[in-house]
Amino acid sequence: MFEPITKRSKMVVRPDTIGEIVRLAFKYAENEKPGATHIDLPVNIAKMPVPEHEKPLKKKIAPKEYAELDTVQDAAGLIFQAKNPVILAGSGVVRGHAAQALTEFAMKLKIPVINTMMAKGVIPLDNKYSMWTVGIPQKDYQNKILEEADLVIAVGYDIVEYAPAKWNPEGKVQIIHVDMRPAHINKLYQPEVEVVGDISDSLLQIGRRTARHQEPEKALEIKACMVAEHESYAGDTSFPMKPQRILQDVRKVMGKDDIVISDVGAHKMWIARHYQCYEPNTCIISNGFATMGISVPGAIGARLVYPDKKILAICGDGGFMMNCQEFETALRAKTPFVTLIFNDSSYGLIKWKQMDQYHKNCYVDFTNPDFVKFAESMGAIGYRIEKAEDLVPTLEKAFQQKVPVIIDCPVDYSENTKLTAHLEELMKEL
Ligand SMILES: Cc1ncc(C[n+]2csc(CCOP(=O)(O)OP(=O)(O)O)c2C)c(N)n1
Repeated sequence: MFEPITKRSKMVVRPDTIGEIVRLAFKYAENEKPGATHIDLPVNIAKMPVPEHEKPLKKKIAPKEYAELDTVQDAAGLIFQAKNPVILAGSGVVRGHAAQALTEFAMKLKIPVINTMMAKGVIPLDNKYSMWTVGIPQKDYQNKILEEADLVIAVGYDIVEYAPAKWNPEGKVQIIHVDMRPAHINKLYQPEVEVVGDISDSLLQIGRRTARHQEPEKALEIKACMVAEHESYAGDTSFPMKPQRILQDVRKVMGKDDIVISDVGAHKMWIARHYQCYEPNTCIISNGFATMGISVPGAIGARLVYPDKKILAICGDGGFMMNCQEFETALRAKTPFVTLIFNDSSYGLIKWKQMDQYHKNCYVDFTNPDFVKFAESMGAIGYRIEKAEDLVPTLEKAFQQKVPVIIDCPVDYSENTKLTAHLEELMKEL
């Protein structure tokens, strides 16, 4: 049962094999691409003594592997010849600790960087070449930049993060794959060159062997429009609050290395679009399977690892209701963090999809409990936002509390379908 959903599944049938089974389970789990492994320990075996001389196997750090020189040279050549190269950075950059190398590479070669949702912060949001995040279902500014590209340098990118059909629909774009593992290819992802090895080293080596002096004018123009659009919401006082304004306010309160954990829903699409980061692992987004309910338990985990950082779970009311019982865990484990609920009494993302496709919606609305009273009943603190100006001071107050806090924030999701219409127009204009 566990084999198809784990990287390795083993049953312990003799007590003297436990050491190697456990070590191997961790080795498989931690190796690229990391994932769950499973050990089945039958009750009768668990009762048996492990022989005295059997000790746990030691963990050894795997040596770094470096890319072959000819692949580095081929990549350098393609970059030299390209007119409009674009970097598409995925979560391998985060896992491979290659954010700094990526930023230096982009700056040296003047290549714009688009990151996936799971690679937020691999280039600081205020870096000139950072083109922010791709991944919402609609075509956005980033897709326009990718459409202009004649070469995509996919760094730490995995096709499950953002399907190649979305950025290379005709399979015409040249691709360089830079990662710790060979590419998982498909019809639309067949790299010209695969530079496989330590990502930071690969980027350094490629960067040394090529040069570019041309600024990516078109991408920078598109970025200026994008920044202007984002900034136009800063002073929006409408209520219920627009998602764009909520996330601007969140960015103001969160420090550069504080952590946002996103749940799954329309709010995640807005976070992808409107909350950019300075550092990797400062905005955790559950993508791929995209499981609702991750944000509250995720925030407990983040808080346990980083007791001194501000930890903010952002979720929809639907996702919150799926795992809100974990507030008991949070209180018991003494993990204060803040949960910001985008309250629309609906499965907002599903409503958005229904509206885009059928122009009507059904079976997505529901009634919420009083989230402030819910918080209080659990021994936590609850605040309700009643006007847009209240959000920043409420967040600041919430982060000073010694127990978990829930902020109930009514959101104006009429912005969802407006965004669809706006992006359709924008794609014609740009
Ligand atoms: C566990 C789980 N169940 C169902 C889904 C499918 N799904 C994706 S988004 C969504 C609605 C999310 O609603 P809500 O949490 O209220 O957030 P909003 O979209 O309103 O921001 C659903 C049902 C999912 N991703 N994960």
